[in-house]
Amino acid sequence: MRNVEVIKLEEKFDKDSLFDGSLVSFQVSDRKLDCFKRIYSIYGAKKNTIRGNHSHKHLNQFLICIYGAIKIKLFDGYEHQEFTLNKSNIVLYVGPMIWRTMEWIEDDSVLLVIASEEFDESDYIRNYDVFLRIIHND
Ligand code: T46
Repeated sequence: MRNVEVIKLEEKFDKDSLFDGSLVSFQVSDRKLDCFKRIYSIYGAKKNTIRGNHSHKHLNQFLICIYGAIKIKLFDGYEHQEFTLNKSNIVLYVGPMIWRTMEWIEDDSVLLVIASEEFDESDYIRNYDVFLRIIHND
């Protein structure tokens, strides 16, 4: 699907370390992150919560579920795709003109988002019919 990509970050282990766990990093040089202007998180939502139901005209975003599990449903006007984010090393890139819906699979899952622009309500398309009309040039 256009404007959508799954990025798997390399997990860093230190086998000589006394600590358990993994570390992942997503660096500015990896994906032109230097043009990103905003980071936000969505937390405190219960299982079955649905959010999103909109598209953006120009915004580029990277989505990371840093706790729990969240299903992301995407539609580019032609094709549907679904991803379940449940690990901190998976980054989902979602570009402009993709209708997105997020469904909380587990209580209190946390979605971290890195966004290319500051918040701008006029960049949202919140009406599904308007989204379809723009995509199909009606
Ligand atoms: C997206 C998915 C993945 C702000 O004031 N500042 C902000 O930076 C954001 C993101 C939101 N808001 C306000 C706007 C709304 O009144 O917070 C309220 C909820 O925002 P929104 O409807 O965008 O929330 P979600 O969870 O439906 O969508 C969010 C992102 O905003 C959106 O861009 O793609 O997560």
